[in-house]
Amino acid sequence: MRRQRPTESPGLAARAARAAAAALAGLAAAAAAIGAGELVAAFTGPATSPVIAVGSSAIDLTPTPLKEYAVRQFGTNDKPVLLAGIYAVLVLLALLAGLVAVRRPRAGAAVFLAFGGVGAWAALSRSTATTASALPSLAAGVVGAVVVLQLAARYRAAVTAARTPEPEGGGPLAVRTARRQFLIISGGTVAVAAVAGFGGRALSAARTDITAARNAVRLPPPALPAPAVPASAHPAVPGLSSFRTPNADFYRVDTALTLPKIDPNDWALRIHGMVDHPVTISFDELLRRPLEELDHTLSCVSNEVGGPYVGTARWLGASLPALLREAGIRSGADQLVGRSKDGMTIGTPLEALLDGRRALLAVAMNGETLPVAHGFPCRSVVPGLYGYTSATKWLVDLEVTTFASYDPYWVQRGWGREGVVKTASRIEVPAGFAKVPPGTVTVAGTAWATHRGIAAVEVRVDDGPWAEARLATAVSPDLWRQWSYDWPDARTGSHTLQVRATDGTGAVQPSDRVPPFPDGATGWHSVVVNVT
Ligand SMILES: Nc1nc2c(c(=O)[nH]1)N[C@H]1C(S)=C(S)[C@@H](COP(=O)(O)O)O[C@H]1N2
Ligand SMILES: [Mo]
Repeated sequence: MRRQRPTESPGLAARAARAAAAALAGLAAAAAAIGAGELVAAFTGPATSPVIAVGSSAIDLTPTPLKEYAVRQFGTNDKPVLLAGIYAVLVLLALLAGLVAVRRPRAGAAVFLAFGGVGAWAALSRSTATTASALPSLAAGVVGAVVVLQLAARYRAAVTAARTPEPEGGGPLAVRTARRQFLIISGGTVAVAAVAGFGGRALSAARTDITAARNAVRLPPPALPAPAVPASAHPAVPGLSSFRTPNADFYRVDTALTLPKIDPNDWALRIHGMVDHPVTISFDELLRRPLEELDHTLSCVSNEVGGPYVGTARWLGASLPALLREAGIRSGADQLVGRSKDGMTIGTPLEALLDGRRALLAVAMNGETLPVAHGFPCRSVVPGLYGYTSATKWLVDLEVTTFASYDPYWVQRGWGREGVVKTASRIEVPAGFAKVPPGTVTVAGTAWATHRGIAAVEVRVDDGPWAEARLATAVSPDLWRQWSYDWPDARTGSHTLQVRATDGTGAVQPSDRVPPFPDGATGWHSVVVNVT
């Protein structure tokens, strides 16, 4: 005979409490999983942490239009936004896993094992992966599964106690005890997970800390110093960007969710492929080469018209063309592929490297040892090309090859092979939608056509005739050129200012608006100002 249960079905409040408990079980298990992953990743490398590995794979797999959209919407915050998105999805899945687990514990555990599997797959699919890269995610999956099984069992004990009459071991006291146990274990799990997670991150940071090694780098004086930049290169207009961009303000564009931390004492650069004399050089050997200073404006192909992904720095480094000539390039080679510590590949046309222009294996930026975010200990810079075809950060390998036999990272994603910088100009003063008094208004900005140089800049108001702007002193074709223009007799009302530049070859910047993909944006920058 079936025994009558004391309550037919739990009330609404009781059901909500049960759902909350199930969700808590899922969240606690997820926290434990992530904590375990971070702890193990302290030993296998920050890039192998499950969340980072999944995030990096997401970056690599994101279709180009979506990536462009993300860069446009979130700019340099695209990475925090991506990580926040991954955590949000994890929380959601953890809640669901908890709800499943209290009914079907094995299914709940399977969800965590599957999480772990996805993380392990992501970590192993990195080009820099070793077998150990899978360990953090495997640990995360197993810990998550074990914890969710434990918590599901506690949860069920509490439910059973509520259904069992007091004489048979149930009743209010038994229920309270079982619930308390569930809450203590869940809370304890979250606490331990937090310690493991944050502790793992801290341990990882300590283990990969290269601050001291970077500070210990002694930069030799340049064998070939850059000429002084004359004051006349920068019009004294308040609000105009400085001629040289301070390192702290220099734009940063890369796919690295965790910055590669390379101890220069462990660093080596291998030069191989279609060369007569393959060589591997150490950081000391690099510093012993004659170092050259090069003032150069670096820009990103993803920069929109008028956008911020451009900056000028004084780079110090060894001549890249000289090194390539010593290695002896074999005939037929036409591409130099730079590989970074984090697995990025960047392909540069060899023609550009051998046509006489300066190009560096840079070790310093604006008088400071290369910042970690900008490629410490060594990156390439090649005037005239966007960063994605020339400026490999955290460079560890140079392979001389052909375009026919290898597509580097961005080319695999549809971007152009050459990456020649297109002529660009922008109005910086007045700022868009600024209010300015009537009369003469100073307009100023920056233009660049790296390696071709800027020969002219013109400004026009409300589709009127183009007027020549005053060009600041040209320092080098590899640098941007600043300009100013006195807009005479500005009248009250809203006006549109436009700018266009002419490069050193005499080509006028085209008006057609094309987006950055696949080989750089074109179009004239304009700003609307209110004369009041
Ligand atoms: N290792 C690595 N190097 C890289 C990239 C990257 O994603 N990874 N991005 C390139 C791109 S697209 C640009 S525009 C420049 C930006 O250099 P910066 O961050 O120092 O300004 O670095 C280039 N070098
Ligand atoms: Mo870029």
